[in-house]
Amino acid sequence: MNTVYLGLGSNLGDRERNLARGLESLAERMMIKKVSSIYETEPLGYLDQPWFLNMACSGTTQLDPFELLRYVKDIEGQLGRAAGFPNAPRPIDIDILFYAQWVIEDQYLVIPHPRIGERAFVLIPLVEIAPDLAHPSIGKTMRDLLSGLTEAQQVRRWRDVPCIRSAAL
Ligand code: PH2
Ligand code: MG
Ligand code: MG
Repeated sequence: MNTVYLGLGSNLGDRERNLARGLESLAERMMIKKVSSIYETEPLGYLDQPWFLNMACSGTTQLDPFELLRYVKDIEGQLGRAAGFPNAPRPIDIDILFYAQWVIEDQYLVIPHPRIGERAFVLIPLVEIAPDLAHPSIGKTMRDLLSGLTEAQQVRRWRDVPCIRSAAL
């Protein structure tokens, strides 16, 4: 069993429902351990799109990293995500942020996720569930990465969703 951290985001359709359904599907192949609050976040990268809801979760799984990637892509497809341009709006995006303390640099899968250190919408939920988690190659904790963020990004707490918590735990 390995501990993994995932980031979820949605900016199309019923965003909260999409996150809940993503988490429910993940729970079929992962033992969900921690779920952050949901945050409403301004888009980064491609700016002309709706604001996102973002959250993070942790869990344990027997899937290897590539099986987990296949599984999250299947969930994204089931929830209506179509192939589009990079950073395009989407009903659901599920990113593998960390897989234990593994470092993988493959054509199809890079772990840890390469842009964690630049993204408040990832780091704020991660700090909520794992402030002392160390980044395996940078060596800094999530708390330290967040305090080193320079670029301003709007991230506001949306709410806790008790039904997600009880469904997943
Ligand atoms: N995801 C992206 C690009 N930009 N911005 C926010 N606020 N939230 C996201 O989840 C997000 C983004 C690419 O996956
Ligand atoms: Mg992403
Ligand atoms: Mg993704």
